[in-house]
Amino acid sequence: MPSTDEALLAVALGSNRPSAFGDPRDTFLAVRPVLEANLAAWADQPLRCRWSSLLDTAPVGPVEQPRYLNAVLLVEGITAKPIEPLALQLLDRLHQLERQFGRDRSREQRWGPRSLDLDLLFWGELRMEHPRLVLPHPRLHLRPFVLEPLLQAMQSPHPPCW
Ligand code: A4P
Ligand code: MG
Repeated sequence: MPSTDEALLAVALGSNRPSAFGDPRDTFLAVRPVLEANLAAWADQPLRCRWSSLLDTAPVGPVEQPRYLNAVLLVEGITAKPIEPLALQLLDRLHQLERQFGRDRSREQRWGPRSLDLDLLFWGELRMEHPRLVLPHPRLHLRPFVLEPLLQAMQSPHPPCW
């Protein structure tokens, strides 16, 4: 359980096209340690990571696209106070990781296929409406492909076998 001066943070992951690391499952396997290391570097401290399982989900949005793999990562142990500039720094790191895994937003349609999508769902009680980052994620409550793995990660103290 997080202590009172720790704020829980959550990242949603989605993929439905191959990356340089392989199919979406290979992409998830490859990104998992890289994302954990990136978060620890951003927070400048060791963190506790709780993952959901990988969920195979029907696409929401344009129908002519492959099914997705989705997961959620819950991060405990961040002692920094949730503030806007730090959240923006994390968003930059997430975008950089997406690019590293082959994402090219300039060639995508909205809600269309992507090799890796990393969305910041929430960070403690932080509420912000910056042009580049809205927290909590404005569509979090509408997305079964986010809610299901989020609840799973919250309920399970054990790391999943992927
Ligand atoms: N942005 C603002 N707030 C945030 C935030 N909290 N986290 C800005 C991340 N980014 C945030 O996002 C567009 C812009 O939103 C970014 O430049 C960022 O500055 P994006 O990830 O490039 O675009 P997107 O993912 O197409 O948009 P969005 O609104 O995040 O949509 P969703 O909800 O992620 O939908 N179907 C299934 N089954 N599984 C999926 O994962 N994903 C989508 C994308 C559609 N259908 C899906 C899935
Ligand atoms: Mg997104």
